[in-house]
Amino acid sequence: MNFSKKNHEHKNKNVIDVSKKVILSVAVIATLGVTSCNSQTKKETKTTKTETSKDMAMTDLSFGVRGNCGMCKNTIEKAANGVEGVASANWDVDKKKIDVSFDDTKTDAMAIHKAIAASGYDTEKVAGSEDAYKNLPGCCQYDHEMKIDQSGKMKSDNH
Ligand SMILES: [Cu+2]
Repeated sequence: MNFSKKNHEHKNKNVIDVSKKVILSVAVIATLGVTSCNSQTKKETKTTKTETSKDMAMTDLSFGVRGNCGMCKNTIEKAANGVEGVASANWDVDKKKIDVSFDDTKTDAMAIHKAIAASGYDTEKVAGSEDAYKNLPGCCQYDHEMKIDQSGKMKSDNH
């Protein structure tokens, strides 16, 4: 009697240990997944470059760029900022639109469109590189049919 009861308890304890481990690893995986997709959404680094370059003639430009999230924002802005002469770039995740400020003696609008497209994102004028798109994180693989530049002026297209 006693013996079999003890055995039973022991078995139960094992089951609990295993399920604890399962719950723990599921929790860890879930946490990792969430951080990799969302951690960069909160990082809104403000560019202050424009203030230091008041002497230069800066051209301001806005155009539509497709994308999903904060990680897209980082990639798009990094691509735009990588173009020589670009002073600031700010992509709006809701409007699917980027505001760029650049020195037009060093670069032009098309070079910025192309740089963003090379990083995998569609702009109004240039389709995003398919290879770069395939290498984007799953949450960043935006819909190519997504309405571009949702700042309001294209609403009439629905009629
Ligand atoms: Cu994204």
